[in-house]
Amino acid sequence: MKVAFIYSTFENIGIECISSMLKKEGHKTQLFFDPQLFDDILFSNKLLGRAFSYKNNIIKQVVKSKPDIILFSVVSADYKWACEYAKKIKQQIDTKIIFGGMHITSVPDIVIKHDFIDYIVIGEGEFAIVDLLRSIESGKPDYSIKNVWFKKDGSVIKNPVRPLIKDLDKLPYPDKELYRKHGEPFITGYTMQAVRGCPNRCTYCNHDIYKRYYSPESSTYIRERSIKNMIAELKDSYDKYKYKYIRFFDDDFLRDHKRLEEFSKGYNKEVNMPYTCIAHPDSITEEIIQWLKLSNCRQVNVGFQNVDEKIRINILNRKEKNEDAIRSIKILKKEKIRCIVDCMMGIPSSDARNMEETFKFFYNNIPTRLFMPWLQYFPRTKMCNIAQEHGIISEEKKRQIELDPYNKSIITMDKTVHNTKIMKYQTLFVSLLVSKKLAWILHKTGLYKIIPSRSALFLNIIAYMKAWSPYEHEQVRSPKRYISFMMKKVFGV
Ligand code: B12
Ligand code: SF4
Repeated sequence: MKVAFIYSTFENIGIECISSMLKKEGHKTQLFFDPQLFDDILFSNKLLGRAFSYKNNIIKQVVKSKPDIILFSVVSADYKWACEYAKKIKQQIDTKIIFGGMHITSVPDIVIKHDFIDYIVIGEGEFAIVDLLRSIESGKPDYSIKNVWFKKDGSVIKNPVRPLIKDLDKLPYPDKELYRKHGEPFITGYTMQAVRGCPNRCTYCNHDIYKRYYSPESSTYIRERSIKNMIAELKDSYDKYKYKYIRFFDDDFLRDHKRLEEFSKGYNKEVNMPYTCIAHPDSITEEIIQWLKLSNCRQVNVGFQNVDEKIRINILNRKEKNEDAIRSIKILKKEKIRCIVDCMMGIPSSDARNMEETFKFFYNNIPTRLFMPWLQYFPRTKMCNIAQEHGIISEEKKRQIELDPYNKSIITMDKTVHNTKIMKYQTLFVSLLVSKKLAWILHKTGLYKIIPSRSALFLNIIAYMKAWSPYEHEQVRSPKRYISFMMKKVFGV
């Protein structure tokens, strides 16, 4: 069958995994890619967004190509966008539309209600989609396919999930052909996720939702591709694509130190391209530095989320210590490995005092880059209940988050004076990355409280340029890429 994926902005390994399974089954797959230049969750401008929107062109192309099946992979950030596309396409052609991905797994009962969606897939999708397409192609629908929710005679058939895939080595390599046609950074950068699952249950994260479907014991929840299998894919793909660096998207690439040693030795011999990864502060120790150096690691993204241990334990359910965070920054910087830190603002019970502590903490331990995003409530995560207990969101807001998670009024929820006061610290944190002296002056004089947001944007640009690197996923926002897509939109080149 002719299968179309529609996706925006980023490379999506989930789509690549599904595509390679479908190709193996003899289906033809294609990706319709929307660069969403000025209209995504991080950067949106109404006028520019409309002027350089690819939406109508893509819808026209999809309608013209008349696929048998259209697949949407949906995280909460993309939900509204995906629904808009699906609705418009369904009005023009009669094709089956299937939604899958993290957001669908979180709120399947809400998503299935849309009449422009024919089926939804929850949890891991590889085998479910193969079974579903076989059933559709045969013309004899099998309503018992695990992981799939069907609509029949006005009611919904909700099938349970099948067990998680045990041996990831048996899966075909993700289909990288899909994205290469869409330019940088999908050509020079290679992405991989080698381990599925995480042993932790942070209250704001979607692993907690997955663990409600699947056995939470880490022995079955965490699955690792063998190092041999990873290296074989990387070598094979290098021969084909000559990529320049790799991004590992495992939730904690440095968790298993024995595995890291085995990886480093093999990787050093066979691949040795620069790479970036994500890790937990408590996984980063002096002993592993030799393996990071040997394997050509250039950047580690570390999530601290808050500098107050009580908030981390009681609100976020994170167990690491501040000394883990300090050590990670210190040793990565000493070894000249970029250390990118995430720390959230707006966490229930985080107040101006907590922001002062955060400033002091990072003043003494400046990472290469510091991201301070406002906490986002993902539907049905424990964090929604915690926020409700703290009086931050109501039952009604919780419901709204399930229906429309990226509604602006929800993201900037309850912008009380209290929150506005906290937001002001953002300027201070950015200035820290520009110059420690500047941050000190802004803090001492209190000037950071009156700096207009435009100047904060200016500081952000300087901080960004100061620590620029070719290895970051923000590459999708490189001026070169924007110009190329804008030209294509205006002149068709
Ligand atoms: C790599 C990654 C990124 C990358 C790439 C994102 C991307 N779109 O793929 C970058 C850095 C760009 C990114 C950005 C963001 N991310 Co992110 N990211 C991840 C991470 C670590 C791995 C994703 C991955 O590659 N998984 C591997 C594949 C194989 O798994 P999968 O995508 O889930 O796909 C499987 C199933 O879901 C299913 N499936 C998926 N799609 C479909 C479609 C169909 C039709 C079917 C049948 C099945 C199916 O089958 C797949 C194979 O089994 C996850 C955490 C995690 N462990 O999954 C967070 C995660 C997806 N990110 C998250 C968030 C919040 C974000 C941001 C909003 C952060 C921000 N504020 O900017 C943005 C959103 C950008 C966007 N539009 O995607 C959340 C999403 C929560 C939610 N409810 O939506 C996650 C789950 C982490 C968390 N905290 O819980 N992210
Ligand atoms: S440690 Fe990271 S990936 Fe694991 S549950 Fe917590 S936030 Fe999610």
